[in-house]
Amino acid sequence: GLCSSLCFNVSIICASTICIWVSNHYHSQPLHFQRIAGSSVSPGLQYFGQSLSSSQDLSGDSLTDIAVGSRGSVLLLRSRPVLLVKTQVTYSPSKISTESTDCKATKRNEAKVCFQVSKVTKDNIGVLQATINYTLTLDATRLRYRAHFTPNTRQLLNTVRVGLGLMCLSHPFEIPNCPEDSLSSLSNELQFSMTGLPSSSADSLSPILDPGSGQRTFFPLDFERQCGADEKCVDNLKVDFNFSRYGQRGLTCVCTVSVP
Ligand SMILES: [Ca+2]
Repeated sequence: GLCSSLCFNVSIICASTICIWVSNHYHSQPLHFQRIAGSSVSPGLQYFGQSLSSSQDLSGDSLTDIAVGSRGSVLLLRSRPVLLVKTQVTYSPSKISTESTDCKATKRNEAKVCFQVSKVTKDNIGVLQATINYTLTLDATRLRYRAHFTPNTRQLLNTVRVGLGLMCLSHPFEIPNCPEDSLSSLSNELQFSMTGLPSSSADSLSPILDPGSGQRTFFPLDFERQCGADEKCVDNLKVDFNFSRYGQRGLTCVCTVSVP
């Protein structure tokens, strides 16, 4: 039905399927649309959706539930709590030193990967937990990468269990000296997915990830630049050419250029 801010609607679209959508107004385009088939809830259900009761919390967790009637039974479909996950990767040291000239050596750095988990829904569930699978890829935009976790490995896969709040993990890696490019930063990429764990305080209801969580983010790591005491780099590049000889041999032009 109509409501002041967001509308939460349920309807029967065809036999044994219900549709749920959220919109700003009853007649506007849905912001979210979900179709639930009776067969996906429980196999063998007949006349799933023959009656509906919505916009109420029946389980006592402050999240709206829908009671759906079918032949011989009533099912309670519960809304799940939603978690927003924000990621951050910081480095120690924060920049790659360009001082060393030993091209056979490597520099050590450490990536601190952080997940800030917060609750979007206004439920009263005490403990919410989830598993996060993540992949950290060093210098992800390049074919020939300039950093690695172990020789020939620039990708790290890990799993962590999170609750509400901040969770950080550190991963050391190596940067070989004398890279082919020490001007453009390393674009390190963090990708993750989240699986909610059943909550014992909410009758095994599990949280889901807010689609607004950035599941793929780049966190650049810059090279240090030696720009003097004021740390301001000013371009001052001059090149002199001297064309000492010019001639033609057959169809080919030959010239001698010296750069002093
Ligand atoms: Ca509920």
